[in-house]
Amino acid sequence: REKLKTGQIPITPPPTSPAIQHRLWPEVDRLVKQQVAMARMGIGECGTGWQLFAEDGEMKMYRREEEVDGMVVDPLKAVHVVKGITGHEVCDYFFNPKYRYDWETTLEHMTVLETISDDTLVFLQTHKRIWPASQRDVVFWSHMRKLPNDQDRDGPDIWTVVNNSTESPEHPANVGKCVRIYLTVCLLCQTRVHPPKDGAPITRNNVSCKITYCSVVNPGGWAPASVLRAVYKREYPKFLKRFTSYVINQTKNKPLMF
Ligand code: 6CM
Repeated sequence: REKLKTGQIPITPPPTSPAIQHRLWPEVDRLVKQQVAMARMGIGECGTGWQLFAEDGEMKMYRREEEVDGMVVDPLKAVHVVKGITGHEVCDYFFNPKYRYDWETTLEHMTVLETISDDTLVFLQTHKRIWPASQRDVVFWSHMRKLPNDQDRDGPDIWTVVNNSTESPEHPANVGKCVRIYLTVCLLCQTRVHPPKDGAPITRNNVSCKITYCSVVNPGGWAPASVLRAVYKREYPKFLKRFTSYVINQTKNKPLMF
């Protein structure tokens, strides 16, 4: 087991996870630890220059303007608190390919290129073209993980999904009509339980989920900065609101999944 300092969350998966045999595993494990540590930081703790660009009820979205070789790669950090759903449910709907067309409005086509294990998949996705830029595609691994809640040992586990670009020799970048984008995304979900005072059983009315969503997308090729920033400003709030409403709708008549 890894050595922990006080207050640190253990994030080493069980040694029996079949994914640890895979060539991508060292990268998956390293990125998940790094992304979770960054997602757990408050906006004040992760450097300067963060601007609040969208707010709606409990949802707050921040971005930091950054460019690499003239291309916009603005990091985004969003926090939201949603009633009636758990972190495990939110991560399951985000990770599981069978739900993706239901909530991902920018998606044109999705293929699972490789199933590394139940919790680790490699995806190829094409996204809808946004005028005047070329259409984009992306190849990324996606990993879902349960993190023990060491700050409240009796509380529900914390769940995360990390997506990170990778290469696929069968699907090389920039050979067809699509420009390859490169992304790192982390969804971190913490369930809060507000137990009924009369000791009644916990229902959906007694839970809420604190969601942190962080992303960095490199558009991979020419895209006008002003259009790209306008697209992000419109699409990210739309995504988080639509996705969380979808999870609420899908789970409302199902038993809670912690
Ligand atoms: O994280 C999100 N979705 C995941 C599952 O699909 C995954 C994939 C993200 C791909 C995001 C691509 C957005 C489209 C970017 C277009 C860029 C270039 C266009 C040029 C315009 C001038 O992580 C939710 C992603 C929500 C995105 C709004």
